[in-house]
Amino acid sequence: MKNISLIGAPTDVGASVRGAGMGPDALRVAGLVEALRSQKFEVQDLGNLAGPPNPWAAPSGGLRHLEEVTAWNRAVFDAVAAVLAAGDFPLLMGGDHSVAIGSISAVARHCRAERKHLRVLWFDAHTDVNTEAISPSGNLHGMPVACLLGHGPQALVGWSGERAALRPEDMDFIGIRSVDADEKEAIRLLGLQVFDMRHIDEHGIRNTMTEALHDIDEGTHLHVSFDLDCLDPMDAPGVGTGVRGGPTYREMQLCMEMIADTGRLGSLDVVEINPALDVRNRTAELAVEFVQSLFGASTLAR
Ligand code: 5AB
Ligand code: MN
Ligand code: MN
Ligand code: MN
Repeated sequence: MKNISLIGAPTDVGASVRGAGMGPDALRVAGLVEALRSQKFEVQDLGNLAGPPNPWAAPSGGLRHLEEVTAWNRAVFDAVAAVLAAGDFPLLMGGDHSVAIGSISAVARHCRAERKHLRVLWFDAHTDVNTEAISPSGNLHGMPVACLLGHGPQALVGWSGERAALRPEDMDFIGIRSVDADEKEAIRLLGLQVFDMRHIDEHGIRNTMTEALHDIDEGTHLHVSFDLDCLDPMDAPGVGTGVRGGPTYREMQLCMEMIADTGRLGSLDVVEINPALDVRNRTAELAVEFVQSLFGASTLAR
């Protein structure tokens, strides 16, 4: 059983709603470390990374805070790479979702060296595949997928050692229900596999996850990037860009349990928790429950 290393990336420079920078502490207060220890994992909390403050500036050239997002991601990349090099499991606590650029780039580089097949499951209400040319907001938390596929701003592309950290066929999106007009075209051109809410409504969460997990084998490193706004905002109010009509608590639990059953989870991002908008830390507490399920907790398992 691998040791789990928690890395905090307390920043909201990739968003235009403030507050996601408090996410790591909200997860700590919700008992993330103790919860994983109760499942008999060795857990070390590496504390919070350092990075620039939020300048609260307007976008320039279609991008808000590119320099700051780059600096935070440098720190994330190095921290995740170090945990992987030590043979441990990196659990990145965001922060806004732009931090997945550094996290997944480090994971992709590691997988190439280890000859593992990287598969990414992106749990989100949004597809985050905007670029500076098409983003309606300029917010970089709406662009990590594009960057990882080799299409973002130069400064954030190519960190894994290849222009694209991922190929479109290496990732699946779950829970999607908000895609910007030009993002739809990008999804089509890239050939991305998007299990949107309509797909879940029609096929059920079990069939959807079976499809998403169909090509996992012993050589797979599974990375989960979990944006808490994937959930219905009735359950998870503490997010900056909530969209109604998400998966239910039970549906999300089944997703996590089915991932745990593969035995191939290798790294995890938990992002976009915004304690300033939350109700009594409910969203962080929910996240802790889902992380426990991802690591194999289930109602009847001992
Ligand atoms: B999140 C929007 N598509 O690009 C944009 O929370 C929202 O990481 C992005 O999924 C939401 O600004 C980013 C309108
Ligand atoms: Mn996201
Ligand atoms: Mn989102
Ligand atoms: Mn697929």
